[in-house]
Amino acid sequence: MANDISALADDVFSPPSDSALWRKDFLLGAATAAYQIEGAAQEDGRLPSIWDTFSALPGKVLAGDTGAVACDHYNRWESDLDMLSALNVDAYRLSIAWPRVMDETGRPNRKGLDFYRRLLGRLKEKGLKTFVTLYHWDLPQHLEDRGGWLNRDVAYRFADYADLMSRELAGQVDAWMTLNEPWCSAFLGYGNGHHAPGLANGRFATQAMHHLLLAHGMAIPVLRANDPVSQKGIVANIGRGTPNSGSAADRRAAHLFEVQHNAWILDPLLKGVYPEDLFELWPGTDPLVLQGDMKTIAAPLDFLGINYYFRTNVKSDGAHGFTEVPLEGVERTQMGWEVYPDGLRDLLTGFNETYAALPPIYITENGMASDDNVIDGRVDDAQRIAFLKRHLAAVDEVIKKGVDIRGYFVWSLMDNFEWAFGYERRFGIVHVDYDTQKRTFKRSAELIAKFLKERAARA
Ligand code: IFM
Repeated sequence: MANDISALADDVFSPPSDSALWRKDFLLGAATAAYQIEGAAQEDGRLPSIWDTFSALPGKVLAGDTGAVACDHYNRWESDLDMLSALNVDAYRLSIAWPRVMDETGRPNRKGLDFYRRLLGRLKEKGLKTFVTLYHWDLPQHLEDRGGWLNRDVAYRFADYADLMSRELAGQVDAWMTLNEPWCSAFLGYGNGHHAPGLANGRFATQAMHHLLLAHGMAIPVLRANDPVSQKGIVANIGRGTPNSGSAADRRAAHLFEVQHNAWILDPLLKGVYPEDLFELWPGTDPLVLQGDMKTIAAPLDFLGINYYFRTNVKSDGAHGFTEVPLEGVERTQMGWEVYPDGLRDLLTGFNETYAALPPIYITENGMASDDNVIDGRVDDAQRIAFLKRHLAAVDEVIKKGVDIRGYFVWSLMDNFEWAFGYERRFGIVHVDYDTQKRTFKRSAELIAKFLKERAARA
C-alpha cells in the first residue's frame, strides 16, 4: 500500500484535461474554524464558550488539551494569510467566534469585530473569496447556562447574531454559512455527550437539532436582507452507511444509518419535514415543533455545503436500529476512519435524485488526519495526497453525472485543535509545531500550490 501511495504522489494534482478542477470558476480552497485555530481565549473581551468549559473538564479531551492557545491564529493571522495565499487557492472558509463579537446583552464587541473585519479585508486584498461560517460549535457559555440549544430562545439569539454580523461585515463576505454540521452539535453535544456541552439524552438531541435548524431558517432571511449580494447556505456532514450483508435487515440498517446521519438534516432543509424513520430508530424522541417552524427551516438556499470523511459498515441490531461492524483490511486514517471516496460519489448522486430542491453544492470539508512529522524540514504526507486525489476524482465523476458542484475546500489549512482528540490528530496540509508555532508546508500543500499555479497560468 505504501508504495502505491507514493507512486500517486507526484501527479496528484494533475487531473485529466477534461476535469472540472481545471476550470477557474471551480473554487479550490482551504478551511478552518475559530475555536480550532484562534486561541486568544481571553483576549479583547472574548467571552467563554461551551468548548472552553467542556475542554477544561477532566477526561473530556485527549491529553487534557484545550483551545486556549491552539495555533495562536488570533495573533498570527497576517502571516497565516500570507501562507494561505502562497497556496494559490481561490477561497478560504473560516468561522466567526460568536463569544468574541457579542456580549451577554447582545451588544457588539468592537475589538472582536475588528479582528474579523481586518481578516476579511486582507483576504479581499489578496483576491480570495471568503466563505464565513457563523456557528462552528462555540456557543457562548452564557447561552448554554440558559439551556443552550435546548432552549428555543437561542434560535432567536442566533438570528440577532446573524443580523449583527451581516450588518457589520456586508460586502466582505462572498458566502455565509449559518451552521457547521448541526448533526455534530445536536448528536455529539446533546445525544451522546462526546462534544460540548456533554449532555447525553436522545430526546435532547432531536430538540437541539430542531432549534439549530430553526436558528438557521430564521437567520437566512436576515442575511438576505442585510447582505443581498452574498450567497447563503448551511453546511451538513454526511455519512455513507453500507450493509454488512445483502439481508433485508442489514439493508434496512444501512438505510436507517443514513436517515440518522443525512436525512435528519437534509429532509427538513430541503423538504420541510423530518423523516418518519428517524422516530422508528429513536421512538418517543419527536421534538416540539411549533406551527410555521418547518416552513422557516426550509427557507430556500443558494448553496449547500457538504462535509464528507468516511463510511460506516453496519448490520441490524435485531431491534429498531443499526450497529457498526468495522471492516477488516481496509485503509484507515489516524482517526480510524475508512478511506472510501465512493461514499462521497454515491451520496451526492443519491441526493441529486432524492431532493428536487437540491441547490448547488460546495464540498466545504474533506481531508484526513495523519501522524505527520517534520523530518529534515519536510513533511511527506503521502497518504493524504492519495486521499485528496481520490476524493477529487470522485467529485469530478459526480460533476460529470450532472450534479452541480461549485468548489472544494480541503480540511484543513493547518493542523489544529481536533475537538475531543485535542492536538494529537493532524488534519492540516500545513504542519504546526505547537511548541514553537512554526508552520511547515506538507507535501500535499506543495502539490496543491503547484497545481493551482499551473491552472492560473493556463487560464
Ligand atoms: O475538525 C472537524 C471540523 O471542525 C468539523 N468537521 C470534521 C472535522 C474533522 O473531524
